[in-house]
Amino acid sequence: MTPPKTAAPAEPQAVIAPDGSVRAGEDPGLPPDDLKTIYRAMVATRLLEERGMSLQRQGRIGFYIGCIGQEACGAGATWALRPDDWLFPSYRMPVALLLRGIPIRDLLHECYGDAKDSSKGRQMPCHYSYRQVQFVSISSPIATQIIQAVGAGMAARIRKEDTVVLADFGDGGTSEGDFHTAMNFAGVFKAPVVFLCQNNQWAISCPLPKQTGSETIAVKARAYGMPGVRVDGNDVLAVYRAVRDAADRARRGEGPSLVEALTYRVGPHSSSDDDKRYRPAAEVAEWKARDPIERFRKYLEKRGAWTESWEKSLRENLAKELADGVAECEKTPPPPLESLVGDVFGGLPAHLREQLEELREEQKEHESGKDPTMAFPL
Ligand SMILES: Cc1ncc(C[n+]2csc(CCOP(=O)(O)OP(=O)(O)O)c2C)c(N)n1
Ligand SMILES: [Mg+2]
Repeated sequence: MTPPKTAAPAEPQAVIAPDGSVRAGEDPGLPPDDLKTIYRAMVATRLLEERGMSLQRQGRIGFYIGCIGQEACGAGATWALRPDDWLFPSYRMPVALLLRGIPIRDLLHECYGDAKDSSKGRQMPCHYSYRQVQFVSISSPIATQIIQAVGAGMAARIRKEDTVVLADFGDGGTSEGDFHTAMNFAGVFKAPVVFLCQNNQWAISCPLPKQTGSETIAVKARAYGMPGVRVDGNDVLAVYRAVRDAADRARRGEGPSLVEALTYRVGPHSSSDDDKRYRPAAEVAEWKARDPIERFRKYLEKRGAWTESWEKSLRENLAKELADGVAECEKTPPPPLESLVGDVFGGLPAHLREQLEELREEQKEHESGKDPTMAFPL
């Protein structure tokens, strides 16, 4: 039997053309100051990602996972939400934190896992968590955050709050049972959730056609009773517009939506990956040429919101911020030993107190140089 013919996948919706122009009536009309704030965060993210990977290669941090090529997805989505809306992110949206005012320095402290890390050195590098900006801790197991986001959305409804929740995940995440559970529940109970799939077409070495037989990710929405839209994920205004519309809908009590942002991870999956082993260089080069930052820059220029001298000083300031941040991290000690046993029990149980004492003794021994072969912590 010959398989039924399927239509070509829907062209992703775009706002900004490759030359930076916008079709009449398509521009969401963000004011120049907003545009510049978004652009700055995207450039900051790019520079952070480049520095993060080199810090890992130099052995100064243990791990790095970057989002080069995907900066428009996180930036457009975050700007489309209210500051009090919740983010349940995957690891490819540090730009959300920069847009919500977390300094680059703080993200570096998290990567170093030092005494100024908001997670007290308990998380993997780049697995950020910032309660003060509604950014829920990134989980290593993929897709777990999708259900959590729906739970948070339902809680907001029950408490009669009008906050919206963004669940951000990758194309690989859609093959997890958690995706189905979350989408089904949200569709039935009209949870105020925006599902954002950053479809970068790879899940480490697994390409999209081996991930799903579905024509697009967006069409999956239909079976769950919610709208699904496919946008160009390298176009920050297209992502902004789609997430804004979905968030407005959720806030009006009309339920969830799925936004598929078609994009590409131009770097390796993480510092532990070598993508040259499983994908052709030509494919990567093709997507590098569709750089979301360059496209947005051209748009800004056409809107009269960009000059070469502004870009130069922006990059100089960011480079300084990064260099100062790294220098500060390298002067910051590791978190205190007490942090190993804190934040769990109201009063420290006897066995943990005992173990902490043992550790303190061991630390003293190493610091006294009795055994110079062993650095502490081990
Ligand atoms: C439940 C689970 N299975 C496998 C892994 C290993 N793993 C980490 S990231 C990843 C790929 C995820 O791909 P995708 O969802 O497309 O996100 P992307 O990394 O492309 O942004 C895998 C398989 C994991 N962390 N958790
Ligand atoms: Mg992926």
